[in-house]
Amino acid sequence: MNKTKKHTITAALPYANGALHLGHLAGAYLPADIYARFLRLQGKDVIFVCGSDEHGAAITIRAKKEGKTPQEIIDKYHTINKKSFEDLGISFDMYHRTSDPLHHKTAQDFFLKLVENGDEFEEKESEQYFDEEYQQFLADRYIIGTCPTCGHEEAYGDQCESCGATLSPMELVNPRSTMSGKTPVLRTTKHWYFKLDKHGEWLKTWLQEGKKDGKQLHDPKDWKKHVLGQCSSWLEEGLLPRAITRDLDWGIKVPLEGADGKVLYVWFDAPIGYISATKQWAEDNSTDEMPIDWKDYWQGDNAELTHFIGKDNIVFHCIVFPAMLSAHGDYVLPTNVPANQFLNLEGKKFSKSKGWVIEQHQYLEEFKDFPNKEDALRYALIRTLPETKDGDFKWDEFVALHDNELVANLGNFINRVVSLTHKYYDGRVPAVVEGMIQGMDETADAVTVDTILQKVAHKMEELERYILKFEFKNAIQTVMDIASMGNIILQRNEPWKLWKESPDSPIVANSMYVSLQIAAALSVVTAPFLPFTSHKLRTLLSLKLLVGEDFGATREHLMTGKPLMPQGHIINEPELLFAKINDRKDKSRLELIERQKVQLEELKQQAAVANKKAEPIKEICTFDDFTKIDLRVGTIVAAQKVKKSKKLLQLTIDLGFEKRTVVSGIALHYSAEEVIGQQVTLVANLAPRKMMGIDSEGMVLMAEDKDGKLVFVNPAIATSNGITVQ
Ligand code: B3M
Ligand code: ZN
Repeated sequence: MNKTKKHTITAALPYANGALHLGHLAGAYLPADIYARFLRLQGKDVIFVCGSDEHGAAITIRAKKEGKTPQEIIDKYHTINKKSFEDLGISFDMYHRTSDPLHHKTAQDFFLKLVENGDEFEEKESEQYFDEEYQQFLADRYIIGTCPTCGHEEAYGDQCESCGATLSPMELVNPRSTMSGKTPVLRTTKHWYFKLDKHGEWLKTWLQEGKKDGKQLHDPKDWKKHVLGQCSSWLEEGLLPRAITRDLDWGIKVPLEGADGKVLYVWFDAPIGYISATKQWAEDNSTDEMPIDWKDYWQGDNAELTHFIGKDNIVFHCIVFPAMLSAHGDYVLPTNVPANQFLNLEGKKFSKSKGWVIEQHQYLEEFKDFPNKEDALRYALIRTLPETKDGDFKWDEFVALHDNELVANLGNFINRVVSLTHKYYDGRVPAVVEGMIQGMDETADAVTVDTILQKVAHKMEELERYILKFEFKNAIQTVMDIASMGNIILQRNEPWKLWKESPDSPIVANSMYVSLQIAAALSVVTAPFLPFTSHKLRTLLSLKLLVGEDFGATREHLMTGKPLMPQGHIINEPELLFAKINDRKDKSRLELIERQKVQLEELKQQAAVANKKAEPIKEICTFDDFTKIDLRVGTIVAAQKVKKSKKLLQLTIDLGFEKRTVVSGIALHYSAEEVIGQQVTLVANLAPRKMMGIDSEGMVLMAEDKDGKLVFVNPAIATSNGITVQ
């Protein structure tokens, strides 16, 4: 087995039943791409896999809706999604499909290995809904009915999309088949249940301490708190055996006798898709001289597995799939699962059915003439990544980030350096001459060229630290800090003033030399985030494009403050990296953005008209009444449903200086898992009271929106807890 470390990076396999939107991109694919690109730049051995999830009821339902076969549906959306990922520079080494025969075989073999290992499954008969007209057992998604929690009449058999409650089909009131529309009958059927419950103990130790079988596998401190919080909730509630087969004719056949008409449950086969994708990649890229063994990336001590996903997939990647991998016996467990929270669009959840969505391919089409549209989008998304709490994509912010940061900082700096180098030195990097220049610090003495290059080296170290901690928002800030350093150096030395009278002054040569080195550094540090810009910049500076092993020397130069371009190196003619949106001379880009905003505004108005009237405002509260209230900011660190209550959640809220138990009537609007990590405003001096036998020490402030949904009165203070709201 190959000894060098192998980095296996996966991004959730999207269902091929629809086009992906910006929420998906920011949730999993963009962070995964940054990480993969970064590790490749470091010369690491990386395989970055993804692909279409092409089984399950989501696909067959879509097919029915569009009057097509499931195969036609998956072909259509697989092609759309694969293409839009490529166009946005998401650099998968393999974008596979779970309908591929290689995957069917891999998943069946995996299942059979668990059967062979013994004691991982139990076969159980149970009663399930059956559509007599269609002569078919109904998957959970094929049954709709009234939600027992909120009364929504179109709840699915597995989940109510109105209140978010997790359901089983038996809980639905007035169940109906989505196939025939008729009331289904109960019939007995046999299924294979994966004994998840027997994996609970080791999963707990592994998640909480990073240890398995006495071996330290990872440090839980490196994992995101909201990920571990959600896992604890699941583990505390207790794990139950899970049915991993279904009565369906679309999917991977259960490879056992007596299992006719049964397929593997989509969530059993989908994560195995990461393994199949790796196999496919190894097969496609192996040569006689350089054979690739896919096992190096999944088995043995040298494989390091990282799953990038959105928070709705945490349980499958941190509990179910690890249990499957462990039950199989040959595989490593993930070293980290840096799941993201959700990205909203202009303050509201993305919703395809309501049209409240920007799809990846739609953006690419509408912005086809927008200069550097891929990185413009990547930048705006990276700056709002929902890393630890939900983020919000807003068009006004897109414009501000683009014009104030990409154009005014990065673009402007590069443009100045390149133009001035052509003007003063015919496009050649000047020699350093003896003498000091003004540094970044206004109050300090003049500094040497070396001192400034050392500062860039420090920034480079900072950047690497952030990326390895999956803090990509901080990391891109560091990239922009380096561009700001360049702008400050130029601004403080003003070579354009001196050049006229004394072109040989050390200030002109040295400030230009340093700026050119900073520009070269930027061509490297932008690569994981803004690959199109990095590429243009490398070309502009006539530097070799960055690929794998070339980077070793470049990184060493950067980290030790050595120059990246020697004296005399000739750069190319200036070319703009970005074009301002808010441009007085050319209004086309601003108009394009305005059109996006108008579309969303129209949708909002349509929804408002369809909505009922808001509740009347309550009677007056005097100022004195109000000032009695002591409001504190805290974070929900644990949550669980209050037994026998549909409305109540029991929350543990960390105020920074103490933890409080609070019972809150929000269970119809939020599940326990999704509130963990949520920042809240707490009425901290409310008299304690007992609710359902639990002492509640305070009240979480909520407000009702016009649709009657309770929303958190979010303090939006991203820093520390325990701050008094004034
Ligand atoms: N297709 C669910 C989703 O798209 C599912 C992920 C599979 S990852 C192995 O959110
Ligand atoms: Zn509901």
